[in-house]
Amino acid sequence: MSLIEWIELPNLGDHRGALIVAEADKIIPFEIKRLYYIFDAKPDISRGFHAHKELNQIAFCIKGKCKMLMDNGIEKQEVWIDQPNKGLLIPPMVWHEMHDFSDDCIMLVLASDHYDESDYIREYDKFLVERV
Ligand code: T46
Repeated sequence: MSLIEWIELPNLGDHRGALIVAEADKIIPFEIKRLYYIFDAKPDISRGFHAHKELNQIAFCIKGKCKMLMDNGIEKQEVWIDQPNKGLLIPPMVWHEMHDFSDDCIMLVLASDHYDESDYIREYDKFLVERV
C-alpha cells in the first residue's frame, strides 16, 4: 500500500462559500472517536516524531499548510498538507513528523480512538524494532 493516501472530502459550497463534509464510516474509513486541532504552531518548531500502534488518523490543514514526513521504516516521503478538503491518512505504524507550519495554519485531525499515550511510540529506534 502507498505511504501517501489522501482522503478527499466533497465540497458542497456554492456562491455563499465553501462547505466541506466528513461522515464517519463513509468517506472517512473509520468511526471518528476524537478530533483535535493545532494552531499557532511555530514555523520553526516541528511536531509529531512518533508512530501509533493502532490509531488511524486523517490530518487536514483547514487553513494554511504544513509539511508532513511519513516514514514506514523502509521508505520516507514528505508532502505538503495544504488544501482544506484533502486529508492525509496516517495509518498505524507510520512514523510522522510535521514541519514548516505556516503562520496561519490550522490542522484538524480526525482520530479513530480516544487519546491513549500507551498507543504512541515516541522513540525512533523502538519504532524500527516494533514495526516488523
Ligand atoms: C499525532 C499528530 C498528528 C492529549 O492529552 N490528548 C490528545 O488527544 C492529544 C492529541 C494530545 N494530548 C496531549 C499529549 C501531550 O502531552 O497533549 C500533549 C501534546 O501532544 P503531542 O506532543 O503528541 O502533539 P503532536 O503535535 O506532536 O502530535 C499530535 C498528536 O498527539 C498525535 O497523535 O499523530 O499530532
